[in-house]
Amino acid sequence: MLEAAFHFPPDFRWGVATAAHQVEGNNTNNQWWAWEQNPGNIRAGHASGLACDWWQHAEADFDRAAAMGLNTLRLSVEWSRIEVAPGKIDTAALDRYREMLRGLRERGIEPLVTLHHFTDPLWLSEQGGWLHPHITRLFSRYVEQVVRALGEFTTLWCTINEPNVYSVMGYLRGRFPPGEHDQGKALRVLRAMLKAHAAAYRTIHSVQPQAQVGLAHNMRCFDPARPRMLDRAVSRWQDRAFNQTTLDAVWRGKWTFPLGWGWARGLRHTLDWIGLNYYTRDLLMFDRHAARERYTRTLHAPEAELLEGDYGELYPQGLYRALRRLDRLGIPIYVTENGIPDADDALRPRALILHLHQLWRALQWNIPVRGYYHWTLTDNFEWAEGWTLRFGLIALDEQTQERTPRPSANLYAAIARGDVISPSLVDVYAPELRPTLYLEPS
Ligand code: IFM
Repeated sequence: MLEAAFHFPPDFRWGVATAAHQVEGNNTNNQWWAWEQNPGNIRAGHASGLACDWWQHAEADFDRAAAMGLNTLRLSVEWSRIEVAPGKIDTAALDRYREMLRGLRERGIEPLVTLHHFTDPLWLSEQGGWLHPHITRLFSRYVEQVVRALGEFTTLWCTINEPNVYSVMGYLRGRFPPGEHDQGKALRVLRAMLKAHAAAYRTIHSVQPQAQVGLAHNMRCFDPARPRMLDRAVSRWQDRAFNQTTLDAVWRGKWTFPLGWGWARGLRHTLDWIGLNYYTRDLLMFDRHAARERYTRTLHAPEAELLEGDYGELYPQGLYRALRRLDRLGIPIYVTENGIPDADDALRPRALILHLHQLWRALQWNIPVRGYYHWTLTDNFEWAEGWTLRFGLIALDEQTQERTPRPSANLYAAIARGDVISPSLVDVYAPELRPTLYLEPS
């Protein structure tokens, strides 16, 4: 029988991605903790609580990542722990992060450090958060402290995670704090985050000239539900607003619709690499009755496999499409997040193989994808969805902190160790994919 295998480059970075508030536990000094105190804000009245207890015991999960053969791990540092009041730095918190990064290095794992992942110190959100008139300066001041303290252990920095999601969910959809429904504010917040990203880019390079600085951008596929002009128009609008305008600002140095018009001074080429967070796609339909939803209705393809908790379609081709699009930037790309919610691990092994196969396709076109960070290592606090969505390769009982690896953990470990998706792995973990992935010529 013919045997083919999908190989990845030997220096490919295999990792998992996490974020401080979702894993550390007891992050009581940020706006999310305050938001969680109102049970109506989070599904099932959940709260982050002890999360995965990383503030005390991250190293036990680092051991698990190392045992899986991973060579990189994306984590974020928590602004509210580090700068406990305006200008007041908690050096003990920075020491704990130093200890964590040293721990990763000792295990042969390169840290990718995100400086902002959805959470703001309470003192900042009480002063308007990202609408604060001096937010760029405040963010850079904090970033400088972090890079000075942690630069010994990494050169790989992500300034801000998903500015588009932060602004849409917090200021347009009202699902994240501060729970607003104001398009004007959402656009102002996004602009502020992109400006702050550019300033942080410069700050990091001034402290650490050899730094590699990027931004994690959430890209979603938006396709017209029907081949009709108005469905195409709403899909294009959504794509522009959610996917493109961020890239135009931080790469082309232009504010484009709906963020504004004209030069984005100082934002051009403020990326050494771009991070792609990819999860799913939407089919969009024009609906003249849906004025509040910008005349758009979201559907799923009738044949699509749907993810748990209404998270969207399983649509691995979207990863390839997004990578092709990012290739135009001509800089290295990391897939900084990708995964699915799947408590029973019924779909994850197949989804993992299919997404990595799409990444492999991109590599065949010489698209410079340097690494892949699976979201995520252990189940963690999924923001407005609380603990109802389980993204972990490892299941977590958040009451007892007991961890149980899911089959996908072994699959991912085998792929990472061998830099290959082999037919035997497919046979074990997702035999139904054999005919589609390994079509034998007759
Ligand atoms: O858990 C989140 C993460 O914080 C940001 N990107 C999407 C993930 C899954 O929803």
